[in-house]
Amino acid sequence: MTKKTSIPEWTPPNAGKEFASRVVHGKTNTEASPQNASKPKPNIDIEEIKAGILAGNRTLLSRAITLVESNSRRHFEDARKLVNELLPHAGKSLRIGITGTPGAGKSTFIESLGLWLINQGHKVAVLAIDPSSTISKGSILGDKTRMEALSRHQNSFIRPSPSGGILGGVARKTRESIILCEAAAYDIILIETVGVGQSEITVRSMVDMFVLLQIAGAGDELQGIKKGIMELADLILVNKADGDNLMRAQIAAGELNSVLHYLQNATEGWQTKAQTCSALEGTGIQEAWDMVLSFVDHVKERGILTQRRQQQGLQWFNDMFKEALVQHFFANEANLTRYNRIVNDINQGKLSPSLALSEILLL
Ligand SMILES: Nc1nc2c(ncn2[C@@H]2O[C@H](COP(=O)(O)OP(=O)(O)OP(=O)(O)O)[C@@H](O)[C@H]2O)c(=O)[nH]1
Ligand SMILES: [Mg+2]
Repeated sequence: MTKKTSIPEWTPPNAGKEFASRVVHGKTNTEASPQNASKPKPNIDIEEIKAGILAGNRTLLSRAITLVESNSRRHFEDARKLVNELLPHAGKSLRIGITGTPGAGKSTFIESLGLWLINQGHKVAVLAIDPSSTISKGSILGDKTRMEALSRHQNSFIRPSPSGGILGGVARKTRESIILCEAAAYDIILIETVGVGQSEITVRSMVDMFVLLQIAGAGDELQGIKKGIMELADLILVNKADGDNLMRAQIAAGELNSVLHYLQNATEGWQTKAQTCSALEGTGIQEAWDMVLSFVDHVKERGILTQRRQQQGLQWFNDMFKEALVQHFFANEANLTRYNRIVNDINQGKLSPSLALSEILLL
């Protein structure tokens, strides 16, 4: 692609820069004027964003999440301040994590449930944690199209997974995004995570309830047990219970229920159950929600919800604390050099890992 010259063709020969222009599509001339372009970006107005979020402005909510997701150091302080100021307005939603193997129908289910909840008068925010999204951008694109009807609704807010960075970083951003959505009066927060490895445990640590979506006949009915995912779930939904698959889904749900009795409960005193649904046809959605409400009653009455949120708050702090310590350590050039030398010594068998620890911490 050739770079376009900024001097128009009709410029008289030997003319200077006085005829130069910047062409920016979709912008007016004043916005695109060189004077404006050279100005530094205005500082982020935290007060304006805060007021906008509290008024339920989705554009400003979106901008705030972008700020929280930014990996740039100079945004950290602003993001921290904003989240802190909005914290007293947060915490009033129900936070639900939804997991399941790729293609189980999580996004379709969220769309179906989300629209149903909006019809009941709720405001629904959907966030995603997808550790694989940095490798394949597929899920993000897919989610956008699959939740089309929900995303068009004014009482919904959908945010795909923050891309880039390690899962720990993504988790911090999602926790902060939850706070922002709650401050904007979203009373149901649905967090989709793809069923691979560590991400379920991470999502479990930031939600009130955890739902596992499964499908029958894919040979993965009981795979969850192996991976320990079933023991994290408060509700299991066998999705795609429609057409030829209806019977198989019902049988799978029955089998799961008999197995669940032998597993440890994810939530104290709550027997996790399996039931069927069809996200595509919208069947079993109300029944799934009834189960969510019974769960909420259970955890509220016994003080489990308060306790869980306190523990999660502490874990959030501890995660950030560890992250900050490591960052602080490596921000110092001498520490980085010492670390590299010690790693090298360990590799060459000159230093044992435990001795290395004393050395790196200068004990
Ligand atoms: N028959 C049937 N198909 C469904 C149902 N729910 C989802 N699907 C289909 O299953 C496919 C995957 O659905 P998604 O909702 O994208 O699944 P997902 O779990 O979000 O997938 P990833 O985000 O890629 O992990 C799509 O083609 C859906 O149309 C259902 O209840 N019945
Ligand atoms: Mg999806």
